[in-house]
Amino acid sequence: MHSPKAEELVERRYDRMKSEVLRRAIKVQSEILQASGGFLRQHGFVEILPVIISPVTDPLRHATGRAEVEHYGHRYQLTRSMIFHKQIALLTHDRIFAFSPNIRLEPVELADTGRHLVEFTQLDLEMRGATREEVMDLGENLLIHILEQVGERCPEEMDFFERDLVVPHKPFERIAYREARDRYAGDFEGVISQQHDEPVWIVDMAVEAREFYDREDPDRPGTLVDMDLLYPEGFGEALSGGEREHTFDRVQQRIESTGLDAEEFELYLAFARRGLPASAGFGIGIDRLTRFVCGSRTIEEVALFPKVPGTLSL
Ligand code: ASN
Repeated sequence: MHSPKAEELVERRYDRMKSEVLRRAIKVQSEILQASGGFLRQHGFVEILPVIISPVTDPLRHATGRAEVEHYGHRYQLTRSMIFHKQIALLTHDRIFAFSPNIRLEPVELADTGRHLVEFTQLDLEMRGATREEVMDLGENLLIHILEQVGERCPEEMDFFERDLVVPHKPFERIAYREARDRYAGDFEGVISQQHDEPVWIVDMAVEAREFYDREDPDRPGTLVDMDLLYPEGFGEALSGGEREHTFDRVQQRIESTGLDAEEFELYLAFARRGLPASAGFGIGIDRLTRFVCGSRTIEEVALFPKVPGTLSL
């Protein structure tokens, strides 16, 4: 006998596993993985393996539940993003990327956004010595390459999803964060995404709007040298990244001014004290990218084992 919860889950998911929608979406996703990994290798990046547990992980700006594992008295957290490991991995190689599973125990209010899963994968990359301009240029070329390659290799899938994928034109439009916030009140990212038919960058976030590791512009205190990319047609946020704080003093100051407990970041700070390279990078969500390419209403529709906040899943 199975528990009612297990029965209910299998009822919801079993037939769906054999559905045409899922079969085609996962094929598209596989092409996205191939296209993005191939592109980055061609551009001198080395793929590293993802980190699943660590004593230190991304604090994020919004509240997520703490996901912890204890092992022989050591407390590890499940990775919320590999940001710190990316910076540290640059001691080994100058350009790195990983398909990094992230666990974010999101509040149940985010269950209906169509964009949030508790477990998702981001293609996370970092470039030693790079500027924001350089990673934005790389991001545009990467997205264009993925869309071109998927268009070429998945014509049947695009027909199936009735998706007329438009390959965007460079350079993508840019809007400064404060201007965006003032011009479109409330969910400005949603409105901007809705009103555009090509991707749009939001640049120069306010210091209080982002995590401490994005670099504050020394010439414009209070403004970060970072960016988000929004998909067009209302699909919302695609990626976020920027230049990084990397010197011990700056990292420590930023942690303190954000009101975080420096002890939580002790290990990362110890690496920063020894010296971390200047860098820039970003992370782009693979599940959201799959949703965008397939033109699906929700991320759940195109994920093989979707973990929607608050709902039991496999
Ligand atoms: N991956 C993002 C970055 O590189 C961080 C995040 O996912 N929160 O900036």
